[in-house]
Amino acid sequence: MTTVARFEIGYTQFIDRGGRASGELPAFARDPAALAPLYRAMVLTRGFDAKAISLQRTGRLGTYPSSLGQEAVGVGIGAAMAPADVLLPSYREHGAQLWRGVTPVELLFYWGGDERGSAFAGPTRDFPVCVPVASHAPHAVGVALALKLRGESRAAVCVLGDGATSKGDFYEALNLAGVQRLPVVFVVANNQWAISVPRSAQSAAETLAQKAVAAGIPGEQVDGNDVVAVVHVLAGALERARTGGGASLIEALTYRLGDHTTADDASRYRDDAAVSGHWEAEPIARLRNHLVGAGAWSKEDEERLLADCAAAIEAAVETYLATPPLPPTAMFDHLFAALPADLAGQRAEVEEEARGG
Ligand SMILES: Cc1ncc(C[n+]2csc(CCOP(=O)(O)OP(=O)(O)O)c2C)c(N)n1
Ligand SMILES: [Mg+2]
Repeated sequence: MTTVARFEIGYTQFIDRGGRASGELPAFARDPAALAPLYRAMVLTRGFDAKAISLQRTGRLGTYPSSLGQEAVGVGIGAAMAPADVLLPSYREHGAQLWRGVTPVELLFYWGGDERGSAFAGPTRDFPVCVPVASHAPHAVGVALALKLRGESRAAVCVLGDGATSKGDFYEALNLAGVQRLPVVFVVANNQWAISVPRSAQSAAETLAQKAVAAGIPGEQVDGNDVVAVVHVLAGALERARTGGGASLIEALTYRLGDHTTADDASRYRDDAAVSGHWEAEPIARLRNHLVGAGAWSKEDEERLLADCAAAIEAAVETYLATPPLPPTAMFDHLFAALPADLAGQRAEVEEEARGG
């Protein structure tokens, strides 16, 4: 037998878990002051998550998926994308959405069950949150095909979880993106868990990045808790996509420090002790240590940032809570141009019930 093909999967990290540069930093990261916006965005995301959970716990928000521990993936994606690119998030990319101009109020509307949460005033071409696992992967391919047919220098970014990579729609999307050389980047936020299913029980593949190989596209791993690495690797893949180089797959290695959602209790299936080790690698303290070590971040900077974030989040919560809800019929009003007959019947029933009929 002769070998007819050989593959390698690379891994990129620039800042180690202690906050030290583990090699030469990419150009954009050499001035530590330039990293402060990434730090601010991650802190805002974490603060938003904490507030959303407390709103849910007090009955003022629906089920909510925190991105605790994964902030560098979301923020890194947001920072690497150009405004004209198109984001197709799953449900844990609040950091990317906030960076791209989705407002905290819109996020609260969405997770509070209000349709206005998907009508972004900012990035109007971005897709709404996708709760069905991997169903947005074929949509991303459709977006990328449209961008290619129009000859536009833009790319789509589809974010999925490790669990999503086991689904058929993920493989189908990857395959078509590969053979048609489409401008799309798939980012797998590998947080090691799909609710209670650990990565070890998810796939026998050594890496999830290598799933790219069968689709004929580049696949690589990045330290998903190192925001500098996420921005750098994603920026490269996006540039390739926008200039005709086709699709790619990036596996961002991170860890879900919180419950799957507010409907979950992770202590029922994983050891708290195992989780605590992962706190040492989390992205926010890592970048703070890096900035402090470079003399680019002070205690006063930190205090001001925390106060600013708390004020922004509080203002959003006030607006959200003060906004009267839409009538229950709103849930029928944004899916179809013309409502199919069976749903029209249901809508009429809901309308009658709301009138007290
Ligand atoms: C098609 C589909 N099947 C099942 C579910 C229920 N579900 C919600 S999240 C989830 C696990 C997803 O894990 P992963 O892709 O790793 O993403 P993570 O939640 O870890 O970010 C499942 C099975 C769903 N939302 N959609
Ligand atoms: Mg997961």
